[in-house]
Amino acid sequence: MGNTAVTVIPAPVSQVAGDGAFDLGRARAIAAIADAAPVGEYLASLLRAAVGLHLPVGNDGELALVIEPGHPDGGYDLEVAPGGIRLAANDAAGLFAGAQTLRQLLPPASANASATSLAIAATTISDHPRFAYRGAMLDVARHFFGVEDVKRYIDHLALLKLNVLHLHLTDDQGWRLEIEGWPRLTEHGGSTQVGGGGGGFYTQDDYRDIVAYAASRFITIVPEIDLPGHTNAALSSYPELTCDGTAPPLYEGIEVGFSSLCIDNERTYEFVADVLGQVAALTPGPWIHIGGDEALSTPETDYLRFIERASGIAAATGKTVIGWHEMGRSPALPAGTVGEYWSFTTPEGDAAEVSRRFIDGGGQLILAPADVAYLDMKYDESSALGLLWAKGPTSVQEAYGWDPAEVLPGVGDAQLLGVEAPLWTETIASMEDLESMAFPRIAAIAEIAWSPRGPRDFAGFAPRLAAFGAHLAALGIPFHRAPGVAWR
Ligand code: TNX
Repeated sequence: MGNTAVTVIPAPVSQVAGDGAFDLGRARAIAAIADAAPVGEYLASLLRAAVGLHLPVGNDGELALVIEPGHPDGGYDLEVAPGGIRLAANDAAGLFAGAQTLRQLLPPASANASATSLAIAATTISDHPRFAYRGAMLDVARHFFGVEDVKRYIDHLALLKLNVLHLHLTDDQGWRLEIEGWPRLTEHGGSTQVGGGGGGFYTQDDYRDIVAYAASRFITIVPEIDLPGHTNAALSSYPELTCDGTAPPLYEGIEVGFSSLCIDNERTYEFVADVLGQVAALTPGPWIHIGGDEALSTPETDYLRFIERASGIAAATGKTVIGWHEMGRSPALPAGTVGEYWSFTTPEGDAAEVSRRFIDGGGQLILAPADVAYLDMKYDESSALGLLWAKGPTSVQEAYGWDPAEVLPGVGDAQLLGVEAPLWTETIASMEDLESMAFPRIAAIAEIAWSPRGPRDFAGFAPRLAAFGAHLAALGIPFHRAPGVAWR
């Protein structure tokens, strides 16, 4: 970074400008064989949609995608020269990341742009990610987003080399995943959302479809079933999960912390085992998230007993357990449990202390500091959408101006699995709302998750963000035209 040749987001490890340009408009084919072929086909379909180029994928071509050893782990090497383009990586995931870089090197254009505008300036890029886990979270519980919306968001994440989508599938306002043997969870518990107007849910086939689509974009789905609080929709569906056997009404407000599973009821643990077992079986990725946040109406000793049992049940599915950092209060987490930190860049209360317990237990942390990484905070006081609780609004400059290794004392890159940008949806009801809250801040978080640690120079980021904005516009993605960036 600070390298004036750098033009893309997230900033590559190194990018050096060369002489001349390659005119993609004169390319006749993409060379991509064996495991590279699917990425070649993906790139071909993007080029068709973005610039109207029809390139066959085969053995030869001016645009070569090559899988071979010797490239940076998780990354790629990209060479654009007047005679052609060579993108090489150890595996298809690396090629896919390189293909995203290539997209941004192209002039933003629409399908009817003339082919003469397809010159790509010569450049040599060598690149690899800082963190293995580069996530976004989408809360589909407060407002439901259907399969097509989620796929669209997955495509947006791919553009920024994010590789995890954490789905917050259950909360007080809605239960969004079909669970066999518990039909009322979705029939009843899935029928509402914040503010009314109906909810929705994913059948198990819908969920499989999302998982498979994400995999085609080298994105892993992390399912979250939030326990033992944030469970009003489940309690309303199955009164046997409450302590007094009375079903609470469905809930369409935005308060938190009022619901809890009944901790001393064996039925609770049959429920947890059934749900987590099915969720794990549907999920090919290595992680299962069990929430554990804001259990404000679960007494502390109950909370600790519950977390011990529920995290054990989750670990028994064979997945690595993830929980929000409050779960670090439990002295009995399965070894290797991952904590997701959502306090501030200056930790408050016991957040730093309980977060460190995950590391002491052989796990790592995902950082999602609410004052910089929460995409549901207002941009400024005048934002129509969003919340303010995380130290007020979050500008793009604030979203960009922090480093994961500087949040928790004694927690550096080795202790960090990665970084995540959550999008809670209390105030976000449509895809347009979602996109304009996520963009452009999610680009800042993606750069923090991928690019090497270094001084974060907003003056260097802003021109790249302006260029990225032109790509977003060409893709039809609405975004917030934040001040301090010379948007085109
Ligand atoms: C806190 S952060 C929550 C969510 C809310 C969010 C709104 C966390 C683990 N829990 O329940 O939706 O604030 O910003």
